[in-house]
Amino acid sequence: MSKNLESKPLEPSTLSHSLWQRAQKRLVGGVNSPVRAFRGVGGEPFFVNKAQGCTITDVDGREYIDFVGTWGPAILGHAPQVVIDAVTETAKHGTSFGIPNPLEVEMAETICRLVPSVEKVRMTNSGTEAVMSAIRLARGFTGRERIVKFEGCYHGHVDSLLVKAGSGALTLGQPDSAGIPATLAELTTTVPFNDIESLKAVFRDQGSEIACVILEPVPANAGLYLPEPGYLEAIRQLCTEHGALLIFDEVMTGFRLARGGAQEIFGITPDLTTMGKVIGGGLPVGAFGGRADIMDHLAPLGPVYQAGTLSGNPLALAAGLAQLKEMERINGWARLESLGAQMEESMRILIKGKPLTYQRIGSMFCLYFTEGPVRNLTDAKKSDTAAFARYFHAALENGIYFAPSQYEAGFLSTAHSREALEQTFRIMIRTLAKY
Ligand code: HOZ
Repeated sequence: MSKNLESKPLEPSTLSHSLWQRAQKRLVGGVNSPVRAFRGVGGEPFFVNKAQGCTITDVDGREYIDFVGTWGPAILGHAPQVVIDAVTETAKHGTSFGIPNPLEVEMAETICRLVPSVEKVRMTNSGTEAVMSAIRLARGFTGRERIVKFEGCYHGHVDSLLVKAGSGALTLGQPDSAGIPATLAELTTTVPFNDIESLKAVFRDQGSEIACVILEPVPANAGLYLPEPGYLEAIRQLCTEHGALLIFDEVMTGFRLARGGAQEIFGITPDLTTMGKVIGGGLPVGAFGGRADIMDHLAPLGPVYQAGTLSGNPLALAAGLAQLKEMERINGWARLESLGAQMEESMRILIKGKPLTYQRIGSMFCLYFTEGPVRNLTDAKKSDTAAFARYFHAALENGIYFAPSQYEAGFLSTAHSREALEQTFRIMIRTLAKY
């Protein structure tokens, strides 16, 4: 934790506080994923055992309006009835078979229908696994070893990609993780986002070695910033010219920004796409897919090995399919855009004349404590993270839960009511008054 962050221990009498004491003895850092430890904002995390719609309830009975949505999957809000019913019904017939099951076929067909660049799919258990496998496939397919990533983009805790990485790694000031062999890290080239000249220079020097370029088309692990007009097109063109595969990491943006993810919005066709979060309906899931001629290099058809005992798990796929069907039935993406626009309109009024920057696309958003523009990691790091921590805690004390790090995006769900957003806005007026 940085020195200038206030330490705010929970009331010693709370259940959350006593769970936190126990957790720190037996879970590393008290958590199973580092950002949750509140190191980016100071103080102690609370424990949650109930969530419904846009609300989470901690073990002491306090309610919060939630803008994290379990880091993206909860696009219909928490515990939507359709998902609960699908999981309950499916579980009655078995929780895992390790044998092909019909839901895998339905999910693969659904993904290919919603994301036209994807002709074939392989399911995994997390976004990290999906990315790890996609990178191996890109290397196996092209016979090349080098990969290119973007500063501040995060693609899960994949060895080759924990280089200048965003998300928790950035929050903790460890963007280059220990434990990654130098020989492997050397094969990863990083470039700043929204700077096509840097990428051109890399292709000039290393073009024939590059297996793939991987990016979050809308980087959302160093806050949230957008690709400038023409940028993604230029990346696509460079990859095509040099025979490198273009991988869109849509674990966060897929099935969220639009039916077909960011690639639908920006009109770009990647060679491979990695997916997760929304397609698992809150259960552990990941997937990658793309051109059939590339995907057919995977075992059992091809020489690139990839496998998983729980891959294609019926519970996860039942949950994900139920969630996707409901999103299509209610046209959830239109509702998310409308809610996002409402929140943005309020925030723009609120931050006018202040050294704050609000960025949004669809149902994803970020408030930076710096004057804009924020268009890459260097800009994002100008944000006053101590000010963010104060804002985070002030919001939390008033029943609003944002991600406990400046470098994570906020998420809306279709369950966020206009009233919940108005309530949030009223609290924001007070919280941001001093900035
Ligand atoms: N790195 C994840 C979000 N970008 C956080 C995952 C978690 O803590 O659950």
